[in-house]
Amino acid sequence: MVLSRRTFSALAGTAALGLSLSGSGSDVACAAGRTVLAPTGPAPAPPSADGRPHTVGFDRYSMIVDGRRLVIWSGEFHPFRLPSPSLWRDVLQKMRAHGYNTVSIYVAWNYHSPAPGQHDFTGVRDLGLFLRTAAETGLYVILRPGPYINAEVDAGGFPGWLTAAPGVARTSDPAYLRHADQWLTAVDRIVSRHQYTDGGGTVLLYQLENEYDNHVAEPAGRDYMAHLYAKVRADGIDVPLFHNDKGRNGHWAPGTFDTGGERGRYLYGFDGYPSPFKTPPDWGYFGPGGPKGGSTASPDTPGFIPEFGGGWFDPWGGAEFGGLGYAESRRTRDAAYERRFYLTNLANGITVHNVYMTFGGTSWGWLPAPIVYTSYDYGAAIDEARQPTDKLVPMRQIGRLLQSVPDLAKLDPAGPPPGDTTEPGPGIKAYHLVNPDTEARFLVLRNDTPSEAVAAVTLGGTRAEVPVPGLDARLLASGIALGRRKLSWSTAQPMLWLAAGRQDVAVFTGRAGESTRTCLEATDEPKVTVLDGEAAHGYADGVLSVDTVLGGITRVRVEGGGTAAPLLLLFADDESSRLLWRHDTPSGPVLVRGPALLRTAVVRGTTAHLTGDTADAADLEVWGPRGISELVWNQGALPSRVTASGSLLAGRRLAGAGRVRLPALTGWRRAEGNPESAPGHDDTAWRVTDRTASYSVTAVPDGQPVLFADDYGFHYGDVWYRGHFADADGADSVSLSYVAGTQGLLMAWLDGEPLGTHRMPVPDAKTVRKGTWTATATFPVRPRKGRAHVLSVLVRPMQHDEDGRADDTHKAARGLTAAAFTGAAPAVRWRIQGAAAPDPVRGPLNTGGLHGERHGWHLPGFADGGWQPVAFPRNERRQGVTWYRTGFRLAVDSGLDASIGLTLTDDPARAYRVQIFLNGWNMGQYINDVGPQHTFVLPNGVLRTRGRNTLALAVLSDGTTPAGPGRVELTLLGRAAGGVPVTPVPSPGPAGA
Ligand code: IPT
Repeated sequence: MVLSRRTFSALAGTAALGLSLSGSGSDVACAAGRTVLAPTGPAPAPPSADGRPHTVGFDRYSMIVDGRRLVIWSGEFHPFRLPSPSLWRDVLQKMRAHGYNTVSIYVAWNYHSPAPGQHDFTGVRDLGLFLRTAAETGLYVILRPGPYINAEVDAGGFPGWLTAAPGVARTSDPAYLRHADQWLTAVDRIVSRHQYTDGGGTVLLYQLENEYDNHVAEPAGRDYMAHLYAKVRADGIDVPLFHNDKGRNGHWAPGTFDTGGERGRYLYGFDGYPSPFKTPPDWGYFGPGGPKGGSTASPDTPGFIPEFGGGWFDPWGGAEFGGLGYAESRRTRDAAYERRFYLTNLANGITVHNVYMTFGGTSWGWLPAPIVYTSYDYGAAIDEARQPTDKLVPMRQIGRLLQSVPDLAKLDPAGPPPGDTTEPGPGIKAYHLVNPDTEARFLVLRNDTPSEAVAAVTLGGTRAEVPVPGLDARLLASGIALGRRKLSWSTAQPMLWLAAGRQDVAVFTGRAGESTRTCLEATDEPKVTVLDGEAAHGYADGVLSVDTVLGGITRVRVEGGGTAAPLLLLFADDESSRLLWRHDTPSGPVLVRGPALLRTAVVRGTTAHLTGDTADAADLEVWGPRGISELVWNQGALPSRVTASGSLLAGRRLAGAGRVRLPALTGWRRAEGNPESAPGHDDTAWRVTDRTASYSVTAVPDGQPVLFADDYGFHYGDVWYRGHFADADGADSVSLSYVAGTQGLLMAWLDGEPLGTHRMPVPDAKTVRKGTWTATATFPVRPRKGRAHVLSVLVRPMQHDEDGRADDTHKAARGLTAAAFTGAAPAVRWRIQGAAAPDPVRGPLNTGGLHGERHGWHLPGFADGGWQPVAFPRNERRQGVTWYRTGFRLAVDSGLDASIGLTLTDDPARAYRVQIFLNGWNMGQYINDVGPQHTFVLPNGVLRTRGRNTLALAVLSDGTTPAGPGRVELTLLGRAAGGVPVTPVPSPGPAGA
């Protein structure tokens, strides 16, 4: 056979350059390594709520669950960023299928708590349902309920009402702890029923606080952490607890604060978001790593990264990614980035690994912190529209490897073997690791240069050249079990093995076009059959070698050679490996080839029942437990036959996904929505701003009443003020000071006439996290003599700051702070109006204080028949709020999972913004002249894919330019035949409608 330029080559006779994977000296190709077998046997079953007691422990190497080592390969997913509980199952099934064994979640206090002491876990906030779904999916859960979470959410997860409460948050201040305890009581009441320790669920680890790095040395901090520890234990949480140190600082390592004398049930973890443009850092687990660096701060606990960057967030304006949005986050943290950084983590002894984010989702409603826009796609491996991306390929390859090769759970650095130098080649960094019990060895080869480099390594005594593409990495193994045989070594990366009936199946992967050599121990010469593709093989000195170039799937069967069970070797390039699905069933593992996704698999009698997705027409081929003779796919039986590979192949291809037709959005109706600006508007029911003191960190300006919205109970969305005054003769300007988030704005009217609009400046990447976002807008005025006047002011506050540094910045004021005139000094009596009582179904973050929101204009069933019919694009210049409504019907075939978005486009010079309501759910904010987001994901469940939907758009325009909307259309973001059953998310209309 013809091998490519990258042909594996023996370098006998040249100077030994490189690292050795097992064995010594000999130049014989495929010399045998030592014969200590790696731990074999079936991989542990995925966890479930089995009602049985389980032990959850750890040592310095890894977690130990029920006495077995477990590498945690976790992805972060926030249930509150996907307000459709049916779709939680979709994302979780995708995670499991792609090799994750754990999901890490934040629980956001603000999402659940509309008022002090009130905690709502119903509907889209049903934490118990999420935990049940995770357990049913077979995933462990890392639970992170704060009380503080950061997470780019409003006030870092603190409820709005806490911004106006006494007590220094994130400290041992009793006024704060009283509230924090109530929250934890409510969360723990649910979580304690879903712990893996008693089989109630699959919660395995529980985080206290979040990246808490101020007050580390102070009693206020230490007592706070000790309090949280004791509180959570008292609530019946008995899984190991941990904290995520903001960096490798050693903060909150075991023994640094009081854990009630308890030892051994608390772990140390640190977060890492290294730049993808720099060399991946070594975390110091295996070395000194700085004074207190990395896991060396905690020598008795495993290497643990509770958050490792899987993408990054983008601020309003899109400065982080040059205006290109999350596609650019995904491009700069692509599959090669994942191999390079995550394999480095494994090579550093990290065995508890969580990627933040794995599904980012949507910061819908008023959930986002001021720095981020609605989409929290993050450039994650599963995109906001629930579509799998290329980033899942390495995640699955590594996740399955960790599952199949338990040796990886206990690694020591092996150092350069005697006689070899440490440098495997220019540009290549090598990590050489050994499992001290099994002597399985691993090499992580990382290329830190942009072009391909070749590592010269000694494998089983043979020197080989192994290509590593630019800015990429690979893992080589030697001495691991492959079912009932033993791998001597391979230049391809092992992905998985399983016992499928009589035969073992092993999969190796790599980049397409790479030449590979794979060597297996065999006491005598085995019979080798190349079933598909091209491969060469040879046998010498007790070792079988198989050479192949990666492309499609090459199939090689090995029989005899001292082992009774045949072994099927599958060599798959990346593209082909994405169609190979392992699923562990109670009857044993199955391996499925063909569909775009395998969701579930069970074997009943002789039938394998499978569910999953296809995009295009696909094969269905199944290796599984002995005796399977029938295939059922998504409830439909398929004819099948046994293949030479020992699999069952469906007699016809699975159908691909059908077409999705999206209607044009027409039939719009319009109404103006700022009656509050009219002089005669009745505000007698509004709240008088009579407070004189505030718990805010913003000082109340001298001579002003407290005008801060939070002090009057208005925490989310827009607020209106009406200031009444007389005696303004001679006034020539009014200055209105306000505080808001980055995209905040203020609009003012005097006696019904627009004074103008002030907007906070668009920040750049550097200022976005630093600004205080206070501003004073000065408008010229000429009030008519002797009359009573009213100043109407609309403030869009754009959410509370996060409190990342634990200095109460979530209590920075929002809304108006002061008003001052020149030319006169009238006394102003202010009234304020904000959001009505929280929507009991959609939650407190759904609506603000616009007139339309207060009167249900955003809701389905609202009677808009009297509104003016209009067509888009609009071209209207006015300062104020304008609402548009329409309805549309969808008729997506059942059995088709269509992911649909709403896309708005217009001339970017036009100054207006749109709040988007779908069936009353606030799906986010579009700012036409800021961006960068144009497409808003409409999650199925909230979106009726078979039935009628209502769209309402609340447009704020400042009158300086004509305003849209321009084009508003439904867009298809993905489709698959399959999906999960979707229960409609309740979307009530106006009371009495
Ligand atoms: C770390 C937080 O723990 C997490 O909540 C989120 O904000 C994440 O970063 C960024 O998306 S904070 C750390 C990067 C300083």
